Amino acid sequence: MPDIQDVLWFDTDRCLIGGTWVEPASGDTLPLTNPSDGSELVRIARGGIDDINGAVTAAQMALGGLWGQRSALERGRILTRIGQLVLERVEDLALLEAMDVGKPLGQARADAIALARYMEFYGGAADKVHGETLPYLDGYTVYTLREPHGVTGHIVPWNYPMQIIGRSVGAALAMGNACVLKPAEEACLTALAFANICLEAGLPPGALNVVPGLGAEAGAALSGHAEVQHISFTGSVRTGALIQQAAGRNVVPVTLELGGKSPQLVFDDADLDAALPFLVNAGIQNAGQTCSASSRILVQRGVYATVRDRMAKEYDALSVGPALQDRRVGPLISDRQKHIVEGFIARGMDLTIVGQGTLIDAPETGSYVRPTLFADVPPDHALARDEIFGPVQVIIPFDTEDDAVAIANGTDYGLVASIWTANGARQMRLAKALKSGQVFINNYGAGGGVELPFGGVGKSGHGREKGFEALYGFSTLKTVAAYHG
Ligand code: TXE
Repeated sequence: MPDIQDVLWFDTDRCLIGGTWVEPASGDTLPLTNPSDGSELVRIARGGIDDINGAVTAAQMALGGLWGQRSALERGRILTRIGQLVLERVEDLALLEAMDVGKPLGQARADAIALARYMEFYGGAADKVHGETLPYLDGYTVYTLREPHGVTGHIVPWNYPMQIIGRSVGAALAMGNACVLKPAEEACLTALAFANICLEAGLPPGALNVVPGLGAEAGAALSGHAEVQHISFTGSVRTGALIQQAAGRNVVPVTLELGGKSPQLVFDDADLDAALPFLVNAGIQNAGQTCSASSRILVQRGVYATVRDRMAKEYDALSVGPALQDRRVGPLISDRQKHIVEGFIARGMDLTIVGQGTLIDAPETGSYVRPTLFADVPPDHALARDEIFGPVQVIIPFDTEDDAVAIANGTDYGLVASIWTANGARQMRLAKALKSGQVFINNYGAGGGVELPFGGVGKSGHGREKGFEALYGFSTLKTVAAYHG
């Protein structure tokens, strides 16, 4: 097994401010824990308000200097180069993510490849976003300009650091913003690695600044900073609300991506062989710590017993172990998260458990939870309503299409929903009826393509990341009306 020191090619206890890696003003560091065995991996900087202030100033200088002078084409070329360097480092990035997040190596590798793909996509898109000319009164020429917000803040969680940095920092840089990135205190190695790669690729100093640290310190300082013009946040509803409040005091727009309780609806006429792998995988990928995890499986009575039994069999075959052993499921991010998830499983003790995975070579000091499948769960039970953020799924029976829609729409969230049915008219009806930012028909997630806009409704948040839509979110529209008689 590789040691973290064999993989690291940079210092981990620094902040990147204005192109230079510096110690945090406090001089303090925080431990990063390996969730697979509970050991301390390395120490990271405990950035705070002074470091955030320095990072915002550096970003402003970049906008007034080298970065601000880059054309859209030049920005795109730099992003493309970053993507190429990420691809060259896929294995190192995957190892860092696996050790830091506890994510099975194969899943971490897919995230590193996705990061490269985001850079490639936004590199190519940078010079393809433009304004319009508008027909107006005689004597006027009216047109719109797409301009960067200025300094953008990016507060990132620990579950998919590379993908979330790719989609938000990539889109923000493409539009010419200068970024201040606050990675999660639980997992920030790939954020630091990515920033190193950006410098190597020729990103001008200050265009991307990174301040690791605690949410209540560095995160709060960033979201409340008066000179930040846009905040992008992925994380919990509670923290999202705090960030929106803090940004609101400065009238700063926010994009919030806050997780969900995403259902899959399986009808009697569904192709079960096609559906089965998605039903389970969407619940246990990254140990269920996925904003778009499908934690509710709604099944029509005619196929209920079959789906339940087949899912249960898959659960019983799930292996759980250290990230570098690349089993189906790894540990959770932390003991704290493990206790939250175990608390939910305990609340389901009045319910029926029909399948559970098995721990293999899983050290007692790691943050492991056995994937657990509950059946016959009432739609108003806490396990069917609350985001669990662990490898736990509930199966809920339904009779009619209307019942299915009512149950699916019966939570505060609305991120992803999927429909498994051969009936084309029903597919179209439900695509409209479901309260969700994304609806998938006879698939789940559509392979996660970077081209597809992504975001939620209700408590799942607002604003859209990914695809071209993100480029509109990371820019502002100026209307120019010239009177020339
Ligand atoms: O999230 P937080 P946590 C959900 C999931 C999980 C729960 C708690 O249900 O069980 O949230 O996880 C920064 N001002 N999701 O506590 O607090 C923090 O440092 C500014 C869903 O880890 O939202 C980190 O960088 N920033 C999810 C980031 O916010 C603050 C992903 C996320 O942390 C802050 C993760 C503050 N006051 C958790 N407090 C998803 N949607 O994918 C914290 N932060």
